[in-house]
Amino acid sequence: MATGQLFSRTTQALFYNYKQLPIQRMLDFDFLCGRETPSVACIINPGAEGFQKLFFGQEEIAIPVHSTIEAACTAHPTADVFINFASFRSAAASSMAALKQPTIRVVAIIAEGVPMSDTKQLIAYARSNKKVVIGPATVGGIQAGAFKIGDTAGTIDNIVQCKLYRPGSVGFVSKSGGMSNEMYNTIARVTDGIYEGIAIGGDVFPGSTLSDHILRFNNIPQVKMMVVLGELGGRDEYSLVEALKQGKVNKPVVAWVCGTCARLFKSEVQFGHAGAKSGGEMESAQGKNQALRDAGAIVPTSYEAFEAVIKETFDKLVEQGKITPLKEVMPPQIPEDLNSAIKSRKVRAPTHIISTISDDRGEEPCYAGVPMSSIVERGYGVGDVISLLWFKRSLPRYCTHFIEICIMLCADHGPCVSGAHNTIVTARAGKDLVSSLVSGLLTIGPRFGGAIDDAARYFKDAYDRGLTPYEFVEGMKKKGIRVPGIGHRIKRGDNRDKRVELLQRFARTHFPSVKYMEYAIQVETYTLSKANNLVLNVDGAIGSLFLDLLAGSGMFSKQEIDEIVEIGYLNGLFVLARSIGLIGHTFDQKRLKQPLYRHPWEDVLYTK
Ligand code: Q5B
Repeated sequence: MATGQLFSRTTQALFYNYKQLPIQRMLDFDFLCGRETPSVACIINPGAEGFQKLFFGQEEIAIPVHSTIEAACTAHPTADVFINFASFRSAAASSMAALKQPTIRVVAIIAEGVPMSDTKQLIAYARSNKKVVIGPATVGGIQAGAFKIGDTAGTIDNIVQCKLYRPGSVGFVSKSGGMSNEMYNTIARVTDGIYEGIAIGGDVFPGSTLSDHILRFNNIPQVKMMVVLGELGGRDEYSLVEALKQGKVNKPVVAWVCGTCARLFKSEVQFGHAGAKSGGEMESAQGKNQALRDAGAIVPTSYEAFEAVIKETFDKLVEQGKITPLKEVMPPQIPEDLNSAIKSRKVRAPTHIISTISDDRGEEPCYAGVPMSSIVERGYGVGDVISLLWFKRSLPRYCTHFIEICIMLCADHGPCVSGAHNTIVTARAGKDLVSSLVSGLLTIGPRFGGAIDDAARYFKDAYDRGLTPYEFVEGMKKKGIRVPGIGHRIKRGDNRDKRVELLQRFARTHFPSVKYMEYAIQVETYTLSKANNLVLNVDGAIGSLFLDLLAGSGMFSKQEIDEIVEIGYLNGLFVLARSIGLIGHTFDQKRLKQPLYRHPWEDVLYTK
């Protein structure tokens, strides 16, 4: 790299603290300039490791993420710029750690409010180790067509408008980052554009000064003229005055110090930057402008005249043959991000998921349009939540109460049923809660707990077609299908299932009609006449009663009832309910510290 050059088209940076937007803007700038390698070598995100996906043009690339500065420097020894997006609290410590790395040459500190004593230490260390600090309180800097720090120069549209995708002949340095954006525009209008632009930051003690950069630009052959934008407060501009007086700068310097309006105020005024406060005459904008003028800088009479003197200076250099006007090139188009294109209504994109039951985008989540706060305020229970999320409507209280009773009655049926057994064996094998739970849930099916939907389907079909219980049961037998909802391993005609009785009693009291339930009871009377174990079981009771709920509540159309029965909502009640018990069995086994289960040999019939 030539003397004075801070950056080149191959410069790579370590980016401290993950900030998606400025990193993406750097990569977009790279693509615009036709760089072959991304200017961000890696991201340092304390405590995190891995990769972060970002765009390089149209392609997605994976940028490595390191958890420490040391690890990042070891992994990327040629990346010599450290862009520090840490907060003002940690910026100084991380910047010092970066400066101490032998591979790091330039540190840019974005944070505002870094304590002055810390900055002074950074400056002293950097100077004695021949390193460069840009900032604190800066947007950074840019070498046109080569390398850009973070958010410098703003959006891609602005960068294109300011022709920063290719080098010009002007070296620019300012205190203010915001004003540097303005000046990139001005300079692009009246010259062939920026070669390099640096915002040193508005602190009282900047890491590098206006004159540091002007002296650097003076050594860069491609820079033919310099533009300086200072501001009132501090004495930084006087080091430039000194350099000019000592003849250290032999290229034209056009300068303006902002803040001449401060004199219009009766008392001292603090402008936006920490250092932008005029103490005495020397620190006033007028005083500094005069000193720069006296030292040989080209200083206009007002900010409004700044553009004209920059143009005049540039035109003179062209006339003298010191600048050959560039042949303009068209930068490539950066593909627009889908999100921003959608936001600005330029494109429409198909969604990948459709959802109608809940929405978490607003101030509070909603279940079927009902906000959480209403659910709580109205004293809703689990039955109401199931109504909203499964049936997409608020059902009458007797319906939601019925749902809750189903859940309570089916929550558990002892350790010996298929589901609980599997859960217990799994928990005893040392597996976690979710594994133990799902191993139990996986037993739910046509024989165990999962006969509710089929019971509803077959009872509905038989009742709606006007089949007698005899015709229905014998018809099923002919087809070789067991009647779902009928039969139990331990319940008998003389030892009925209490749960069935409780559900039926509730329905008789609260449901407007129990025609399907009555039909199921008639079926049971017939099956019991065949065998004592063929009772109406809990699945059959819920299946038939839910048909009554759907038909009698007046909340569902005939078509909706058919769809609910066809899709099969009702096994969900058993799955949900039994999860409560299975979770309980898992905790029970863990609490009891039960060892690995092994089935006893004696309980197996070994045969050939
Ligand atoms: N037979 C439940 O059978 C069981 C018949 C039938 C016509 C029938 C059986 C069945 C339909 C599915 C169903 C839900 C497998 C049950 C539940 C939750 C639980 C569980 C818990 C809890 C029981 C003996 C004779 C044979 C069969 C005939 C049996 N069922 N005929 N329709 N439905 N039901 N499941 O006792 O002539 O001798 O060959 O599949 O509704 O899961 O507590 O345990 O809360 O956890 O093993 O309550 O009924 O009877 O198979 O020895 O059959 O009866 O054809 O006749 P079993 P099997 P045959 S509630």
